[in-house]
Order: sequence, then C-alpha cells, then structure tokens
Amino acid sequence: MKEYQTEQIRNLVLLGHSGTGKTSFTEAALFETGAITRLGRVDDGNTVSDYDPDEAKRQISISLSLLPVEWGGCKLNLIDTPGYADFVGEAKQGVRAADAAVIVVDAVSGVEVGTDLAWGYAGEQELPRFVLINRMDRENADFAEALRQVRERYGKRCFPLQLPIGAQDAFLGVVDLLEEQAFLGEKAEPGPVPESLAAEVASYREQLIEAVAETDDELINKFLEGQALTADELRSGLRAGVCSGSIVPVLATSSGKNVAVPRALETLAQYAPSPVDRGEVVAHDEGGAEVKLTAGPAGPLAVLAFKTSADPYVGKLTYLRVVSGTIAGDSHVWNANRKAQERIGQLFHLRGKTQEHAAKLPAGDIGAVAKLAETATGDTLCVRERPLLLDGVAFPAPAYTLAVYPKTKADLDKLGTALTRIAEEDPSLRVRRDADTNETVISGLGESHIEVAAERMKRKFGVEVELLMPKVAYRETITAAKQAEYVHKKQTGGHGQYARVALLLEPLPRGSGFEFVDKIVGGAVPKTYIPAVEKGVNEAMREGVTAHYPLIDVRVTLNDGKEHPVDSSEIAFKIAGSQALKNGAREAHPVLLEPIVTLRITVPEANTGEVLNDLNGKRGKVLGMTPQSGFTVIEAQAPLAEVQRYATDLRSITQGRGVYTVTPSHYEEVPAHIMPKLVQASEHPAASS
Ligand SMILES: Nc1nc2c(ncn2[C@@H]2O[C@H](COP(=O)(O)OP(=O)(O)OP(=O)(O)O)[C@@H](O)[C@H]2O)c(=O)[nH]1
Ligand SMILES: [Mg+2]
Repeated sequence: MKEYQTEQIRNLVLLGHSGTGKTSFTEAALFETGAITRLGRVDDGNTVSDYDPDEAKRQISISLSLLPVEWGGCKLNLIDTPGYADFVGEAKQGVRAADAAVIVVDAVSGVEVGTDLAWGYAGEQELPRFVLINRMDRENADFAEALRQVRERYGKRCFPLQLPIGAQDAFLGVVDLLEEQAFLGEKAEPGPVPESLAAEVASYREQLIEAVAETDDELINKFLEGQALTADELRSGLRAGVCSGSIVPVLATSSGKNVAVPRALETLAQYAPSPVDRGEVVAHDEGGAEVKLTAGPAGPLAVLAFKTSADPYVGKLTYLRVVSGTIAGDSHVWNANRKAQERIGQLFHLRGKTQEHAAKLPAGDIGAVAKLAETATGDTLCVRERPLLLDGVAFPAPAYTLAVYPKTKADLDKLGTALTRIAEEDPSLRVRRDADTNETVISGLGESHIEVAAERMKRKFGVEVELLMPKVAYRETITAAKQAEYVHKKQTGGHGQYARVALLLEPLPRGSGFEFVDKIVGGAVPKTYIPAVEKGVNEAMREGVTAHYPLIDVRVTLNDGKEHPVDSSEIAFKIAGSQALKNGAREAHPVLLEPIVTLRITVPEANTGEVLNDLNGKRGKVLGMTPQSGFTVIEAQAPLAEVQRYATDLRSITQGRGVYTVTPSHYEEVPAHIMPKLVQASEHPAASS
C-alpha cells in the first residue's frame, strides 16, 4: 500500500443491526478496488473481514476488522464491526478509532433495534454519519420506505444523496442527486438519469441544494437571491454539512450483488471527514490540564491503543489510531497510562488478518503493532517528555455471569493464563474469583459472548472449560434466641475426654456478621480452653445446620461449662463448642438467607409495563422509576437466584433495547415455600447443577 497523507485518510466505522450486510459491503469494496481478486461470501465463511473461525462458523462478525481500501486518491480505513448485541464492545472500539460512521440499514427491514443502537454509539462520539440502505436487490426491498423510517427516527437531516434505479431483481444502480448522473452496474458506469426518475430526482435535488446552502452564510444568501450554486460550491457545502453533522447523506447499494458499491466508496472518499476535518481532539496532560491536539505530522505524538487481540503464536497485537504526530517503527514511546517505556517493533497495516509492513503511521492513520509489553486497550502512547492521555474506550458493564470449570487437570493448569489473555483481548469480559462460592466466574454481555470466549480459549490456548450457572452464595441464620449446651464425654480406658460447654445463641441484625462473647465467671471453662471453644463454634458456623451454608448474623455467648481435671483437653472443648452450637442453632428457628442485588434497568417507555410484570414474577421490588427521554430507568431489587439469566430475559422483552447494571446489595430471608427446595438441593448437590 502506498503512503497517504493525513488529508487523504478516511476512518469509517460500519455499524448497524446484525445481518444488514456490513461485512459483505467491505468484501465488495475490497473486490471492486482490486485489493482482492476473489470475492468471498459471509455464507461461505471466506470473507477477509470475518476470518476468525468463530465468525465463519456462526456467519456473523464477532470482532472488529480493519479493511483499508484505496479509492479516488484516498485511503478508506473501513472498520467492520459486529451488529450482534453481545459484541457491542467491538463496535465501541471501532467508533473510538473512526472519524465517521456508516450506518448500514436493510432495505427490507428498515430501521431495526441495532440501527437505533448504532446511531446512539456514533452519537456518543459525535461522529458525522452516512446511512447506507443495503440489500437493495432483495425481494421486497423498498428504499422509499426505509428512507421514510430513517428520516422519521433520525430527522430530516438524513438526506438521500442517491436514489436507486429499480429495486429487487431489477436494482441496476443509483442516480447521484448532486452530479445528476446515473451510475450503473457493478462498475458504476456513468449514464443519463432515467426518464422515469427525472421528476423525483429534480424534487429531491432541490431540497438537497437548500440543505447544502444552509450550511454556509454565503451560500444561503446566493440561494435566497435565486442564483444557482456551482457544482464546486455544492460539493464543498455538502462536505461541510456532513462534517458538522447537519447533513447525513443516505446512499443505496447491494453489497451482495455488487451494485453501486464503487459509487458509495466515491461518496465516502469525497464527503467523509479526513482526520483533519474532525478538528481539535482534547487530551489531558499528567496534571489533568486539557491539551488540544490536531491531526498533523508535527505532533506532539498521541496514539490511542483502541483494541488488543491475542494470538497464541504471534502474541499480542495492539491496534493503534494515531491522533497526532507520526509513530515510527523501531522506536521507543511512552505509555502515559502505565508510566512505562514501550518498544515499538514493526508497524503494520492490517487487512483482516493480513499484515503489511509499514515504516510509519502518519497522524490520522490506523495500524497495528505486535508484542507490546505494557500497553492495554485504551492506553495512550506518546513521548516521555510530553505525556498525554486520550480518552479510552467506554465499554458497557457486563451483566451476565457464568462459572468456569476446567475439564481436566491439564486444563486447570493453563486456565489462569488463558482467562487473563482472553479478558485482555476483550475488556467487556471480566474474570474474577468469587470468594463466597469459591468459583471462578466470567462475566460478559450475554450467553453467546461467554460461549465465544470459551471457544477461543479452547482454540487459542488449548484450554477446555465447562460453563455453569454460578452457585448462589446462600447463608443461614437463626431467628430466635436459644440457650444450648453439650457435654463431650468419652471413656476409653486410660485417659478419657471431657468438656461441657453452654452457649447462648442470639440473632443479630442483617449484616452484623458473627460475634463471640466470653462471659465465663469463676473459671467454669478455664481461660486456656476458651480459644478452643471459639474455634469449634467457628467451624460449626461455617458448616451450617440447614443446608450446608455458613451461619451469619449470630451472637454466641459462652456463659457456662465444666472441665475435668484429667480428661479435659483443647480438642474436647472444641468438639463441645461445635456441637453446642449445632444443637442450639437447630432449635433457634434457623432460616436460609439469599443475596439480593440492586438492578438499574433502562428500557424504552413502551416496555416499562412488561418489564415490571416480569420483575414481579422474579420476586423483585421496585424502588423507583424515572422517565428519561423516551426511556424509563427502573431501580429495583431482586434475589440473585431469580435474575442470573436477566440479560437474556430483558433482551427478549425489549428486543435488545433494554440495558441494566447489577450490584450486590444485602441478604434477606428466603421465603418459606422456597426453602425446602434449597435444602433438598444441598443434600444432592450433583442433581442441582
Ligand atoms: N441479497 C443480498 N444479500 C446480502 C446483501 N448483503 C449481505 N447479504 C447477505 O446477508 C447476510 C448477512 O450479511 P453480512 O455481511 O454478514 O451482514 P453483517 O451486517 O456483517 O452482519 P453482522 O456481522 O452479524 O453484524 C449474508 O447472508 C449475506 O450474504 C445484499 O446486498 N443483498
Ligand atoms: Mg459482519
């Protein structure tokens, strides 16, 4: 690939509902620009973008891919992202590296949930946008209807820059409204505007010219005075409108049949902002002061590591977006987040999985580097004398958790490393050890997200795991006070064993934990044996008396006892303490406690009723509801056991529009009708998992 100047670079992230044809578009773009000679298909698992075996198997994108194409003197860094909600972390990384978004919409389905989400992600970074109405060749493709939905939802600033010629089997090409020309067939050959479209073209063109004129005082004056705008004025006005976000051009393509793809590339090359057009980027210095950066070669150097991928052979690959300055291969840089020097070896341009050597990456460009020692996703690379911090990537909080069990002993040995690498690669995954249940748990955005992670561990690191619903950390407690005692006595010839312990058990308020009080008077239990009693009590507390869960929120007062001058021993007092506690707890009306979590759920207003209903069925309690521009934020609490699959449930109620966070809150008594089930499960643990 030849070298490009910053002004010639276009960083474009493709976003949209799953299956709208983003990956197919990039494949067609590579083919039409001569980067590949054989056109792959998603359905055949042989596209450049979806090169990962997990992607080929599922026929969806899972990771973002870089697909630079050269067109019209520009380098278009196409960033293909998954539309599937579980992999939104990838889309967010893509958005962070891009200067504009291409929102791909299906010509049959129109605006879908994923379209809304994509629009929102682009909005978070204030990216200029294009809408690509794709799959125009399909049965029932309807450009006008899709356009109507786009404009209804995202406003009149969405403007058709192209109108399709024909549709479905007869989708032949597009008319460009600014050029007043048709572009036909796979190669987008120019031709006259078809007679049948003339009136529509004229009317839309008129509206487009007005919208373009409005981007500039001089142009609008000219327009209002009735003077015609020149072709150059229209082009530069449109470009300004796109860059400022006041105009969102709508285009039409069939990436499956390769119709109008070159025309879309031409439009993106002409009208999408270059890194320079994006204006100043705010970074911070070490003291937190703002530093404004422009995309120029002069620097200061500021490079965002926006993605990390793990390869068992090559090692770690870090994707870079140069914001300012030029990064060179074989150099040293400073990681401002880690406060560490980092050696840059060879730089690459990536195209799918193909690496092409690059001596340097200029301001605005995107590339990759292998084997960085310190750098993680979201870090900034700069020079030591001028430390700078760019905003990282805002990943959604994981809400779906599964327990990870290694299949074999060999898997166990490698599990820790594999989990670390997989979480490093995908920061929307979290791995931790749950101290309460003694399980290793992995959290992500949904079931598929975690399944894919497990498949990757197997493929990349040879570690096989089983994924199970995590155990719920139930607890036990007592609800009544009880005086109890136990005499431990054994006579087996020679030395016997003897200890008597009397305990008062009292329930404590939730969250108090465990108190041990020594109220022995007159040495009924000698001082030296009291720690042994406490130890015995503690052991019994950990074992529980109802369903093998630890007892909590209990005060145990040692108030009497008796020793034997010869037969008493530490072990005897420990046993007596333990048994006294068990006897007492069994009669102190023991109950089970379950963890309660706080949920903060954001759902479209229309789904509020159904979400509340569903929470009700899950023994949830609503704490509050706040309307928030078309959405309702519901604050609720529910037993953890009921909401372990909530990510899946909420997705199905809201078709993926709802999001939530979950945080541990407190313990509450398990209702009486549920207790027997838990007791039974604890006696047959295998049957319950
Ligand atoms: N008829 C027709 N089919 C298309 C077109 N573009 C894509 N497809 C098909 O639609 C399906 C999905 O296409 P993809 O390119 O994988 O869609 P995507 O947007 O990348 O999907 P995700 O990666 O899941 O977000 C595949 O079967 C494609 O062959 C098109 O223009 N016309
Ligand atoms: Mg895809």
